[in-house]
This record gives sequence, structure tokens and C-alpha cells, in this order.
Amino acid sequence: MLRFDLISIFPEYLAPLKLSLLGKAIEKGLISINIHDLRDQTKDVHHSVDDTPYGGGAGMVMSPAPWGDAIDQISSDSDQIDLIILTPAGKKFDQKMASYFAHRRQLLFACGRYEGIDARVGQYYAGKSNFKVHEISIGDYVLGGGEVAAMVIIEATARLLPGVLGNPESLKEESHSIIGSSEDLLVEYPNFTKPAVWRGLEVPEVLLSGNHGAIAKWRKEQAERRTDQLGKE
Ligand code: JCE
Repeated sequence: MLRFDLISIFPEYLAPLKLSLLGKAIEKGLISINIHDLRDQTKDVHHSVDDTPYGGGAGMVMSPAPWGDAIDQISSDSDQIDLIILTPAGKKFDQKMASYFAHRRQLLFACGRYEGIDARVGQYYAGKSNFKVHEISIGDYVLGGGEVAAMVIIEATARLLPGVLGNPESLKEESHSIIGSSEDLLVEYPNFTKPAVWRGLEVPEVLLSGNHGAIAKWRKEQAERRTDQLGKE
């Protein structure tokens, strides 16, 4: 059982995590997803979670106190917890990281907003023996907050867990197509289903041949061609 916790000021934004593949995984008891409202930790009448940046500059920064209180509460009986802080300045998320997270016990996602979270939050938990802190980006672009990035990581991670995908063969096929472990470049051949002709476009004849050796060879060539194309773009 892999446990996911998320902290956000927009908990409703994370509702899709309970649908589809992940919803089924929750029902099967393979994962749990616990969504927490950061504002539940605020003590002032305005429920403030942000303040002006020291040193000046545009925008607001999220105050450390509500984050510390929320994280302490969620982790109070955890002996091994990975704290994932989403930030465009973090280490780039990839398939290898998804596989690492799939082997952990409890993943806690800090989904910030505004200009991000006071840097001392990560610093504080990095100094605690039961925490591993990861600052992660999902790509070189700036989102409005960490929620969508957390959902990307959770979807990529949960589908690697035994029993989450209906057909475990699909994972096996993927792992064959991971080239090297350093690049983690995924290549796939193009897929076709019925009908054999659609709007004048035909399915490649070899796929209708029933010749499994020829099909495997054709798919490998296609995957390699796609990999070469990626290098040129
Ligand atoms: C986030 C913001 C920094 C200005 C919390 C953006 C991750 N790959 C990623 N792209 N963007 C994010 C991300 C994650 C968390 C937060 N912002 C907005 N960040 C500078 C604005 C706030």
C-alpha cells in the first residue's frame, strides 16, 4: 500500500486524483490518496498563508508556519516519508524517478502557489532523519502552482504499482522499450486498431499478416525511426 498525501490551498483542484485508474486503485486498497487544506492550519481570522518577500520583489511567498504545522500533523506517526516540493527550479521528473517513488511507502506533496514556499520548509525537513526531501519540476515551463505537477507525478508513479493496471503486459512491453537506464527515453511503435481502412488510410499490411516475427521486426524499426526523429527536433 503506497500512501499519497497532498497539501494545497486548492484541495478541490486535486479531485480528479480520485477518478479513473487511481480511483480503482484506491478501491482495490493498492494506494490511498489524502488531500489536506493548508488553510486548516491557519490561526488568524483571514487564514493567511502568504507574505511579502524579504529582500523585496514582486509577488508573495508562502509562509513557513502553516506548512510546518500541516507536515508535522500528517507525518506524526510516519517512520519513512518522502517530502516532494514542487518547484520549477527542482530536479526534472522522469520515468526513473517515477519508478523510485513507486518503491517508497509515503509520498507527501507540498503544492505551493504564488511565488512558491519559504525555502526553510525544505531545509528543515531535510534535517530530519525520517524525511527525504525532493525538490522537483515536471518540465521547463512555469505553472501557476504545484497541484498539476503533483498529479502528473502521482499518475506516473501509481500506474507502476502491481495491480494498478488491468493488464500487466502493457507495463512489461514498456519496460522493454526503455532504452538504457541513463537516458530513460521511451520509444514506442505506432498503434492501429479496426477498421483496416479509415478515411482512405490503410493499416500497414505487415500488421494484418499474422507473421509475428515480421511484425516484431517492423515495430522495432518504427520505434528506432521515432527515436532518431526525436534527436533531430
Ligand atoms: C509554482 C511560480 C516560481 C513564479 C508554486 C510552479 C513546476 N515544472 C513546474 N513548473 N512550475 C512549477 C511550479 C510548482 C510549484 C509552484 N508556482 C508558481 N513559481 C516562480 C511562479 C508556485
